[in-house]
Amino acid sequence: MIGAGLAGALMATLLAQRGWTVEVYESRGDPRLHGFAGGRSINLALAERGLHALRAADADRDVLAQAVMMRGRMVHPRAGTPQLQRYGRDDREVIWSVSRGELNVTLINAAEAAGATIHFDRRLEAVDFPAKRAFYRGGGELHRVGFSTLIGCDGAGSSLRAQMHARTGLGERTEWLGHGYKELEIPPAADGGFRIEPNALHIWPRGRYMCIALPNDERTFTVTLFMALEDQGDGDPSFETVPDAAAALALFERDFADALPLIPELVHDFEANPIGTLGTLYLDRWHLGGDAVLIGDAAHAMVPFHGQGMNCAFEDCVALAGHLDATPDLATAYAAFEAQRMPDATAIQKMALDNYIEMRDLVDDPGFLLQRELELALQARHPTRFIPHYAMVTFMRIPYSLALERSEIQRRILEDATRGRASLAGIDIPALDGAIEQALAPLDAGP
Ligand code: FAD
Ligand code: 8RB
Repeated sequence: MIGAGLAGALMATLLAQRGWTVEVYESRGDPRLHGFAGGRSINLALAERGLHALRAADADRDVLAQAVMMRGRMVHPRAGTPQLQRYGRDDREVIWSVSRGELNVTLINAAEAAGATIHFDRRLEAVDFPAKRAFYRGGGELHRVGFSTLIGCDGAGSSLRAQMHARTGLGERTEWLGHGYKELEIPPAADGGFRIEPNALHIWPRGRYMCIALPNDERTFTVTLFMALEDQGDGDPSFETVPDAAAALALFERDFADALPLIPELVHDFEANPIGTLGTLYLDRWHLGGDAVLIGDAAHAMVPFHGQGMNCAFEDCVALAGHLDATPDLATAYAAFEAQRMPDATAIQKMALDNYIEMRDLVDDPGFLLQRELELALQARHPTRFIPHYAMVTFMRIPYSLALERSEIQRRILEDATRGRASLAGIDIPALDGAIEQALAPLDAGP
């Protein structure tokens, strides 16, 4: 296996548990010895799909012990008080903020406990597929190691993908979003507690740009500013028009006034942290016969706005393990994995792009809020048929492609029923029964 990041460490655990001989090559050092790369505390939102995969590796308890519950989105308007919009019906329908570094260490420990061997400081450089030999750089040397098959978990910039591509084209295509991001930090309050509501994912929606903040268990928040990379000529800020800390301070004074006093090191953070770029990676093929297969970001990197990149990568691990259980022939297993998961990856990639619009622009829009209200009323009336879009993606494990298909039908029903209305009061809800029963077959509602 190439990469002991999130998918690599989980995949290694699942395969070692099944009795495979697993050797993992990771370009970075052992995070248990050196601390996490970069040193910054980066957190991720863990949802049901990822949690279910962690259960399969028996790692869920350790991970949740260090997680912070997020009940909903806390929307910060330009003026006025922030409002919490719950993600689910109650505290069983929540997401969890987890530290990437801690999560990775937990999974590396699980992989080793299951019998996998992880070789740190070993970067894949080249693969000789006909001879089944891989070359890893580390400790100033090039190491040549034979393999029976390679599983690529080496992230969005995958070296294995490049090696596979050189052998047979994979049909690789990246669509850049044109927006980038910058990470900032809210430290703990003077008394050591959280400075703002801990059990929420905070959003400052501003139309075509936004900030978000996720809680860390050490009582800080990681804030991410998302905006266009280049000036669009529309008067909105961009990383081109906000090139330095002084401009960032002015932007926060104008647009994120309630966040500014929470980020005392804004000048330092803005100058020290790089601008990240965002894009969606599409491939026509994920495997090379039985010689190599790609999973996670290496196969289908996506924009972050649904918080599903890791969740999807973890779901890949369980799916691939299942296909390897079903047949001893690797080429057959890899082909079945690709056939199952590619439509789902494409679906969540699309939904992630759509959720940027929702987060940055719609969460404080009255028409959108009315649709959310109607969604909940219809869920109460048709609990197995009408399940809100966010719930299908986040709290269920139905295929992403099915969630997308049903969301599109539901969105049409919601738009038609709320058009020209200001409240639920005038909407004839029973009149929607026929359309719902006809277009949406019952689903098993439990996660
Ligand atoms: P990675 O976790 O990136 O792991 C790749 C590993 O391969 C790394 O350890 C790397 O060092 C190693 N590697 C790379 N090249 C080589 C090589 N040549 N040889 C050997 N090893 C190599 N997803 C969510 O679901 N929810 C979130 O809230 C969320 N938040 C995110 C926040 C940030 C700031 C970022 C950047 C991403 C976020 N994601 C989130 C996405 C998530 O991090 C990824 O989808 C997920 O990590 C993919 O796992 P992976 O194992 O495929 O790749
Ligand atoms: N990658 C998230 C959501 C959906 C929230 C909602 C959104 C930061 C980089 Cl932007 C984002 C979500 O609809 O109310 N759940 O989880 C995580 C998100 O961003 C993460 C922290 C992120 N991912 C490069 C930066």
